[in-house]
Amino acid sequence: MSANDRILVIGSAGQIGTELVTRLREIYKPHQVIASDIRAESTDLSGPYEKLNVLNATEVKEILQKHKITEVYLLAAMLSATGEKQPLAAWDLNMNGLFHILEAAREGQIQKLYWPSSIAVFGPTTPKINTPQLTITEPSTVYGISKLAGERWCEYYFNKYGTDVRSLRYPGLISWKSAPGGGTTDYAVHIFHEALKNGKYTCFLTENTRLPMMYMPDGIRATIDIMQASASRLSIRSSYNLAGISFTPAEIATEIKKHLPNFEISYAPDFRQAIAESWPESINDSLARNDWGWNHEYNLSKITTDMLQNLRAPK
Ligand code: AKB
Repeated sequence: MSANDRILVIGSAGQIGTELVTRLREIYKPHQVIASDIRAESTDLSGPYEKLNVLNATEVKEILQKHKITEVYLLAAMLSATGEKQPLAAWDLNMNGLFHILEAAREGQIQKLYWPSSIAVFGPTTPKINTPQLTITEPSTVYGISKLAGERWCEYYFNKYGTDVRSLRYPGLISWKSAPGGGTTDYAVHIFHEALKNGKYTCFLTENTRLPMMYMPDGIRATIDIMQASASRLSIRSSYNLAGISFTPAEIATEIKKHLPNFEISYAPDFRQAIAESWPESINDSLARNDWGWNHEYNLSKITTDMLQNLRAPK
């Protein structure tokens, strides 16, 4: 990135956006990174902020022009659990938000775009263990359908118009700085808050539901690494499989008990169980590792120690 380049993060108040903005402002200059979200004001005062509704194409264009934006990270989305409650709104946000930015790229307003996909592109017919990059993708959630369609559109814009779009299929992301909203993997964050606050947690998934997960510092590093990678190293322009670790609710509870011996977990599975069961247990991300050098750092024990330490620390 040159001194004249400007980044716009759309959805900056969300679980990923909060940490991504901070990290981008550390790497580049704070004024080069414009945070934006649907909320009127930002709590993060470390750089410029714009209120932006990504569904308003005119507003999007105005902000891109105003700041002479060269790169966009489009994080505004409705996740799997909320998406099942508002299917058409989820489709609208997840697809039309993407189209507004893809079109801005096609028209030459921006040079590069990051758009997150998810393990939700996989479905009940996908091989569950060590799921390959190219495999059956028949998602059964609206979120998954929108992410799969988005991947196809990203690859289409790359092939047809040369749009420099980059994407990762995130597993469940675990973080302490900000909360996730409306996902199926959110239990792996809630459990830490409840363990510290109440000493117990009722999980909305069954004890042996194994899902792919990742600690946020790994997720942020992967996101910035793929954006900084030389285009010639990228063989995938739909979205890369990305993996950290996999665990079950029972396994994370056992790990928490090593720090909080009296912690108790119980199980009351709800509609999110069916979503979780439709997703893979583990992901083969060898293409990301070979193409641009991806490597995760955090295992379950390291995540647990770090989460508890940070959530306990006085704010
Ligand atoms: C969700 O649970 O919906 C998300 C995801 C796996 O994309 N965290």
